[in-house]
Amino acid sequence: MASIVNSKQTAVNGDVSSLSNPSKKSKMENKVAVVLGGQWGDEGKGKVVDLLAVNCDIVCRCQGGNNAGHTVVVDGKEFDFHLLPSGIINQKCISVIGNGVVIHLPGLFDELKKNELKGMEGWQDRLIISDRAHLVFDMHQQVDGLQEAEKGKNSLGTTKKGIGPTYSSKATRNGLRIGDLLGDFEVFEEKFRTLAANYKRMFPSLEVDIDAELARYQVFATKIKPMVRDTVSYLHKAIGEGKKVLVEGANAAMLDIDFGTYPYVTSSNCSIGGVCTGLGLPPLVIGDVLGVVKAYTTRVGDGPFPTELHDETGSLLQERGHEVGVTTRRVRRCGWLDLVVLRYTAMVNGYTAICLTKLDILDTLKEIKIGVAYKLNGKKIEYFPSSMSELSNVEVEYMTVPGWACSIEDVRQLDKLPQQARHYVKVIEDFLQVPVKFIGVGQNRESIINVQ
Ligand code: 2SA
Ligand code: GDP
Ligand code: MG
Repeated sequence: MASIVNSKQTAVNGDVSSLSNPSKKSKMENKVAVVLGGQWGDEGKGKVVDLLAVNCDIVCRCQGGNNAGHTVVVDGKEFDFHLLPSGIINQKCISVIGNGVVIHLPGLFDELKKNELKGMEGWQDRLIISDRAHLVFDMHQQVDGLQEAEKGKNSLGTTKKGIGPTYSSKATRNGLRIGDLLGDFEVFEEKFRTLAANYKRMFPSLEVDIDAELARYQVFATKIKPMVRDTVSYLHKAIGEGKKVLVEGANAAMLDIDFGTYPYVTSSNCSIGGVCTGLGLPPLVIGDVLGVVKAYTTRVGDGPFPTELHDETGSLLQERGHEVGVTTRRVRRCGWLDLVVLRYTAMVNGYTAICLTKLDILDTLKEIKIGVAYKLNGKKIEYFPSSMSELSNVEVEYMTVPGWACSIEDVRQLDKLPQQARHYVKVIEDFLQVPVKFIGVGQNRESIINVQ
């Protein structure tokens, strides 16, 4: 496993402390760096986190569950992470699953086993789980499917991983937490039976073998125990000692329950606020906020997508970008880069720098369009619509830029990129007024340009 974190993962290309936009640099000494998705997810956050983890001591997940699918490719070997932070393959890093994450324990143990078979060793000493994190049960997943089926043509296209129902249980205060599982099992049993009974009343077709589930969870309790602790005090102590902490956002700002395209969103705060609530960190401790942005746009699941392409360019992006869901294998919808979306998510998240991924996927295009404004009833709008009927009806104003029509896969320096590709990057920087710090040109860990 030592080869997974190898010499290719250099300190230079993974230097977290160099991400800052100098104008936003704060005076506080030890800051937490954050990686967030700037669009509708699958921007390549996993790859970026793996890259930055080389200079970190701790990598944390703060929200979401195993709906997420984060891919890391090392030496041609592909790892996909769902609940585990993508830093877990770095043997120097501690991985923290924070209180804001919802955990399906069978899924977590399957994920650990699958990655162990791929060569991940020693995770037992590197994984810490919050006692405050909520549990996703199989019944939550079943309910997710039943709710989607009930909605019929208005379904959201969830991953059916039980995310919505579990965050609902949390909000209605019927949820069970990791701490409950490790406490008095009779109390856990009583709460579990109440939750199951409530769900059975709401969904009579639900099948729950309560006794079998309880027996299974008794085994999970023993297995999980050594990894569980109060992650809030753990993180505060570590930060106080000068440890470098990196937070890996899951999903993305446009899927945020508050700021995303509601109701076509997930059920957590996938933007910057989720870092504070999902780990117990005060805003002042947050330093660099790296927005991960795909060079075009994709979306998996239902909901409005203003720059979506239903033509051969859309299919080309889908095929060249291998745009298939990591968790569900669903084909992702594809479209042009949408700077209106990015200006909005930059506002919410306060990116100090951007990592532009998958620029290589645009290699074959002669012309590229970029969405730069929305119009409604012929008039430009200055806000991002909260209403889905408005968002479905916006007319996108595009600027057209020349493509570079050659492979950039082997480029490792900004000045070696074709002029048209540099122009594309500059358009993004100028529009958002945020520097692009990294540019992804391929799937592998080393396929990245570190912009000096
Ligand atoms: P959910 O399951 O309740 O969170 O679904 C609600 C919406 O959130 C979307 N969602 C995602 N979008 C992009 N990527 C995600 N992870 C997987 C991946 C997705 C997959 O990495 O490819 O495999 O399909 C993810 N997770 C949730 C979801 O599509 C709904 O629109
Ligand atoms: P995440 O959910 O944001 O971590 O992203 P996913 O892993 O769901 O999807 C991103 C996909 O793009 C993965 O298959 C990555 O390996 C791949 N990827 C990431 N960056 C690049 C890049 O710069 N170029 C190419 N060609 N692929 C990339
Ligand atoms: Mg993904």
